Amino acid sequence: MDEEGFRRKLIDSKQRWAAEGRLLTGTTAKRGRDRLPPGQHLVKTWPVLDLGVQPKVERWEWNLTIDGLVAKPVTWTFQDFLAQPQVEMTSDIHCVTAWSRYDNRWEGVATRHILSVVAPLERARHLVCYSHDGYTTNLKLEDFDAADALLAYTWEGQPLAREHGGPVRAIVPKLYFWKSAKWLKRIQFVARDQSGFWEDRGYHNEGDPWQEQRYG
Ligand SMILES: Nc1nc2c(c(=O)[nH]1)N[C@H]1C(S)=C(S)[C@@H](COP(=O)(O)O)O[C@H]1N2
Ligand SMILES: [Mo]
Repeated sequence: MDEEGFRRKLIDSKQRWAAEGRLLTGTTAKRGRDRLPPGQHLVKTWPVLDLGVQPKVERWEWNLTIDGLVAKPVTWTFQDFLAQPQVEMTSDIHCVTAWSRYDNRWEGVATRHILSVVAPLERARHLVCYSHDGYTTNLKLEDFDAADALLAYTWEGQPLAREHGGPVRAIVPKLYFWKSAKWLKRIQFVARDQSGFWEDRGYHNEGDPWQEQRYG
């Protein structure tokens, strides 16, 4: 099968899952009490999920634009990114396809630092992440403004691998992993919500794993 055929098939099957409500258990768990959200199982490996295209972006050519409804838009090279205060965070991954992986150690820049640099305007309530493979995903500003969210460039002390979204990807641990954009290139702050790639294809707009917000 050619690349486009593969991509079509992959998107079709995930859209069908969303339409059928596949994997829904109809239960809810409580964040904080239950570490594993409902309907999830633990894995030790780290699966790769994307649209079948893994853009090759080197650190020297990578840059990140943060714009839209902000007082101080920026475009950072990788060097500029490294010049920001660095944090180390450990968090769990919960993918909507029902695997979870505990204790992933990331290094990068906290989203809260980013908010302090670009200073979103009062009207900014949402944002859209854009990636080099054409992927997009939307977040509420308050979900981006989480103490455990970051833009990561290492995993377990190693440069973030290309298949996992290197040089830099978003990590928003409290939401299903499709909300964590790989190969990040732009973050745009907006007043009104704009649904992203999977949100347009049957996934939930918010995606809280503990409320099992798989499909919307
Ligand atoms: N740019 C981009 N980001 C993406 C995706 C994608 O296809 N393109 N897939 C999402 C989905 S559905 C998941 S589950 C995770 C998978 O990340 P991983 O391959 O590192 O496990 O990335 C998310 N971010
Ligand atoms: Mo996913």
